[in-house]
Amino acid sequence: GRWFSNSVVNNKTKMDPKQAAALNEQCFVVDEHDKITGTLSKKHCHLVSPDGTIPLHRAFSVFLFNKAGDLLLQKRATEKVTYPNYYTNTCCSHPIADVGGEDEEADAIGIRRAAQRRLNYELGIPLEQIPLDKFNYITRIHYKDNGNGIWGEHEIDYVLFLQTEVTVKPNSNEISEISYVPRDELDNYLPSLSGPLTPWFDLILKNRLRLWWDNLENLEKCKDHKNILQL
Ligand code: DMA
Ligand code: MN
Repeated sequence: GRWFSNSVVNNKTKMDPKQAAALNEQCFVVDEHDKITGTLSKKHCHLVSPDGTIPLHRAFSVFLFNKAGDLLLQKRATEKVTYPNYYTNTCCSHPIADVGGEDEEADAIGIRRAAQRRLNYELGIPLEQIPLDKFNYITRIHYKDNGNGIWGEHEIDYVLFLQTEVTVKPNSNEISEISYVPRDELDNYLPSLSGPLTPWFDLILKNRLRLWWDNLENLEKCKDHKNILQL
């Protein structure tokens, strides 16, 4: 019979209803300077056009460390529309227009609100354990990845670090596995994983993660809120 890739099965016949509903969220479309130019559905922000373009939109990537300095990683659930079953950093998503205030730019407060909302939704972390003032906005990264050729990413990604003890109760529609990785085990741990790394996590890993992780106590000197790192 005819062979269908996983993505086509996900896209056309078997999309998870919760993930399908979330495709109606309104993301913020930005220019290359991260100036908001409008809103567009999560669906249309992630569909690769026939000419290979994807609308540039605003996103965030959280890296959460426990008191010992171990990084919380996740494996994306099979139900995810983009990059299912990929390993990645603690939590990623988008600020959305459906929720008030997530476009407020002073001190990246809108991004921090969105990050708090998604850490609660994806990982079940109680809101009081992740107050907005605990998030360290490091810098922004611009990257594009055409994914499986149907669903991809093209983002200005705000990198957020936070170090605190949390209780987690992963949402199985979002996450299939979690683990805390100590800094000195990273290089042995990553090759042992039973799946690929997301492109954004891989880019941050290859370019900046070790440096920033080694400076968990000195994050101020890692911050650059002016330039957007092109990866
Ligand atoms: C989107 O992450 C954000 C980045 C940085 C890739 P995601 O696909 O996990 O978003 P969501 O959880 O909202 O589906
Ligand atoms: Mn995105």
